[in-house]
Amino acid sequence: MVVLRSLRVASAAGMCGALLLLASCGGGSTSAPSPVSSAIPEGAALIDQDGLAFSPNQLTVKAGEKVYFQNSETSLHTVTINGKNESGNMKRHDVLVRTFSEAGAYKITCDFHPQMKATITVQ
Ligand SMILES: [Cu+2]
Repeated sequence: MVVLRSLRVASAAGMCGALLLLASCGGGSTSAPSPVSSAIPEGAALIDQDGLAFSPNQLTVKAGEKVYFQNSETSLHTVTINGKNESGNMKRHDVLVRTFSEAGAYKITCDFHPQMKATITVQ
């Protein structure tokens, strides 16, 4: 009995190790669009939600470019694009990634804070 139990613990730990390994080597090839992700590449187009404002509140990107939105404070925010809430409630450190494939001007607002406004221009 005792031996069996310790074996089970050992194999559970082994599974955890394998999962960790998988998670850490997972970068790169698969890029299924996930609405909330925490990895923001260096130099990426980023709009920060902080101080009850979008920062910057004007951003120009090329069509097809990814834009990251990050909530950096404890207030809940949304990323509402042209009137449609695309993010749900974003907590601190939540990140939304959106790819803007069509040229145009996009109005970014927050459902909770009417004063939060930004414009993304896609060229
Ligand atoms: Cu807000």
